[in-house]
Amino acid sequence: MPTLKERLYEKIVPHRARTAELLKHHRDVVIDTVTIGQCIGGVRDVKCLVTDISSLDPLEGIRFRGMTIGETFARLPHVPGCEYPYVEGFWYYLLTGDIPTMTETLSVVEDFSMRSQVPQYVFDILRTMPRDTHPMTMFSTAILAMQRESIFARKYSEGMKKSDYWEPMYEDCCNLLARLPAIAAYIYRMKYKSDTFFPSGRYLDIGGNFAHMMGMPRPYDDAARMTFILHSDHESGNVSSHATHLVASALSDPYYSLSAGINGLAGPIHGLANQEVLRWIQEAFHKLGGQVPSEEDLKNFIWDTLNSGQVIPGYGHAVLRRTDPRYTALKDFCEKHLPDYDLFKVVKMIYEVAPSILRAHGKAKNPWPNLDAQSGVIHWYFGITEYDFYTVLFGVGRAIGVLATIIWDRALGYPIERPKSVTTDMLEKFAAEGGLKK
Ligand code: CMX
Repeated sequence: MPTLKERLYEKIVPHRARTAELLKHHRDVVIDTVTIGQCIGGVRDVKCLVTDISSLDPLEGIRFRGMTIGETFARLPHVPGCEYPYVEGFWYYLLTGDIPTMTETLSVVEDFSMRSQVPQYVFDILRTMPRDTHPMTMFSTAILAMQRESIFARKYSEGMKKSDYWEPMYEDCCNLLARLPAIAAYIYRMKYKSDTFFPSGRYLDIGGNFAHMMGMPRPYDDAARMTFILHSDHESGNVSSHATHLVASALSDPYYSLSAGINGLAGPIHGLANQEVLRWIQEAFHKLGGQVPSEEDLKNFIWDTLNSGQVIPGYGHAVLRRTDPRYTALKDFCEKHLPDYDLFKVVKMIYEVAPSILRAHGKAKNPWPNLDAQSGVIHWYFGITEYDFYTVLFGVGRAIGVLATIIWDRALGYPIERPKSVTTDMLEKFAAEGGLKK
């Protein structure tokens, strides 16, 4: 049986030929135009990134290498007795586009288990940080601290050929990914559980081991598998994916690149929105003296938030124009495992009232929820009420997609990213002259 790395290389060779053909014979084919609005407005809808790891349709939502969320959950090998697939099998699938057999999946489980030991100096560094440091700062610092171990950086300094870049990237990315769950669990237990730890369980898959290290009962292992897979990727234009890809394009190694992506994920209108949702709901509870808000209370609270110039966290999206299917997948988990839980009922009530209020407010192009509206309630239900930790969970998942992307970036020899900027004077001149004709 070929290893995952060998199977990946079999895919890389013909894919390189496709990319070379596009650049050689179709370089000047126009696929889009850029407007002044796009130039100032965050480059919305400009097609200038390539990834085969995932694609995002505004109405349908995410597909991972062509499969919907439902197909991904159904078709990848499952941990025996569990509802969700192995994260390791998902990694295999994202890298190759092939659905792995159980044997291939288990070979990745074993490989990751051998790579998963977090060096003690990482824990030592985390312990020197003030305990009120945000967990995302700790997570990013831990990733960056391991940069000294980068095989890519070492091989580059030894004079590696460009066509070989993908290989040490693969090694670094696997090492990094295998260690992230233990780092996340360590941060959680150090910061919030009085420095009590559960050592990594041998022979467990990522989801099972993460639940074990967090000290969470079943079915939190399945919640973890689902969470990591759902958060893995959302095509390449979102801040965390784009930042990771951008930094890696300078041939910075995966430690530098992922740390940058995690820093982007920590923004309150990107990944940090999952903690914001819980903070905001708790604020609503607090305002009502601890009572579960009624529909009328919620409507007033939403309007108060909007009228004070803040966003409704967990709602809206730069690309999506319907309810995020990741929200729906998380909701399905809640319907099955915590249907009568008060907080889940509140989240559902927000879904009933927020879209029409956002429409009446008239600003957000998409009044529907994204995954951040629904993810926190699951962790809260399992007792992880320290909501400033939630974005770390997003980060462990996001690493899967962005690390797969940067391995392929190097395999296909994508160059350093360098868009062109213009001055406001230039834009005003373009505007006065009616713009450039393409
Ligand atoms: N509540 C209130 N106003 C909102 C809004 C919301 N949920 N979503 C968008 N708007 C506002 C924007 O702030 C913007 O206002 P200004 O014109 O004053 O700047 C206006 O509506 C138009 O924005 P848009 O084109 O619809 O959305 P953007 O592409 O600019 O932003 C996003 C997308 C996600 C940043 C935005 O919808 C938002 O801030 N949502 C709340 C935070 C959130 O849930 N983020 C998580 C997204 C998923 C993720 O990345 O994890």
